[in-house]
Amino acid sequence: MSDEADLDLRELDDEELVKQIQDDLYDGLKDEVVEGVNILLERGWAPYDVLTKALVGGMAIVGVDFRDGILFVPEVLLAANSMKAGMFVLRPLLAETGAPTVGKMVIGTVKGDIHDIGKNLVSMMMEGAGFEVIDLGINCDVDKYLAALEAHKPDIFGMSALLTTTMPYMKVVIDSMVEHGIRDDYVVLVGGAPLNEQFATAVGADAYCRDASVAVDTAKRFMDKKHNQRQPEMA
Ligand code: B1M
Repeated sequence: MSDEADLDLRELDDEELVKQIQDDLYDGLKDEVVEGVNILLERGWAPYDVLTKALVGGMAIVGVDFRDGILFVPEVLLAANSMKAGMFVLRPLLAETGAPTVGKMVIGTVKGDIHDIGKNLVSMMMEGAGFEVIDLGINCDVDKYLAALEAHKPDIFGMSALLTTTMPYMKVVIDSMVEHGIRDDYVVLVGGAPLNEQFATAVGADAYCRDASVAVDTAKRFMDKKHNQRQPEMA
């Protein structure tokens, strides 16, 4: 039996608990992550702070050790599943803000890419801000995106990519929208760790979103612009 097995998370102060949740996420200990998340919520932490400080912070550490060859795919998968379990607890809390519906978004991770944690987080935050979100999941090809745009007619179209090898596919999708004459019908937002503003401009997107809260702010800004354009002109 390790000392960790006897650890009572409730005895830790907030700072120690956040650190412990990050360690548990790193070790893929799903139940412990969920317990830690619940304790922080019971202590009055805002769901957004639990998400960004404990879970996203923990995943950032995993990312560094994955890059450096200390962690491998199976371990990272366990960490990702623990992160998802924590997000599952937070999802309803982030989504139920009572905000009126302000717009509709279609979002998906591009073809060849199975990373979905960041996209899921963007979806959760957008729902929390009052957007109806249609999440197409991972590995989305042009046809899937275009069919969803046609079916749902969203205001905002979001694409996520986490790999340098998959991010160019965003241009394939946007070029296809241009060919079909529908590019200007949607606000196209792109995001994912390897992207930046220059890339977003180069592929023809409307904006690059560094993180989920930037995605929400950017989407709201575009919605405001759209509504202002609809106002009848004052004499
Ligand atoms: Co992968 N992986 N992975 N991986 N993985 C990265 C991305 C990598 C940077 C790790 C590294 O080397 N340091 C590296 C990419 C290197 C590169 O391309 N230059 C990498 C690699 C190489 C791979 C494989 C190729 C490994 C292999 O098989 N040898 C493989 C590829 C599989 C594939 O997709 N075809 C692979 C697999 C996996 C797992 C399956 C094990 C797992 C994914 C599980 C899952 O998602 N369900 C995984 C994970 C977890 C990671 C890291 C560690 C963490 C990603 C994550 O969830 N971050 C990642 C390292 C890293 O990013 N530092 C890594 C947390 C999340 C909250 O942040 O996703 O950035 P993020 O999302 C943010 C913003 O980017 C933004 O908002 C989000 C929230 O704030 N955002 C958007 C994201 N999408 C948006 C869309 C928007 C707006 C904002 O639309 C409007």
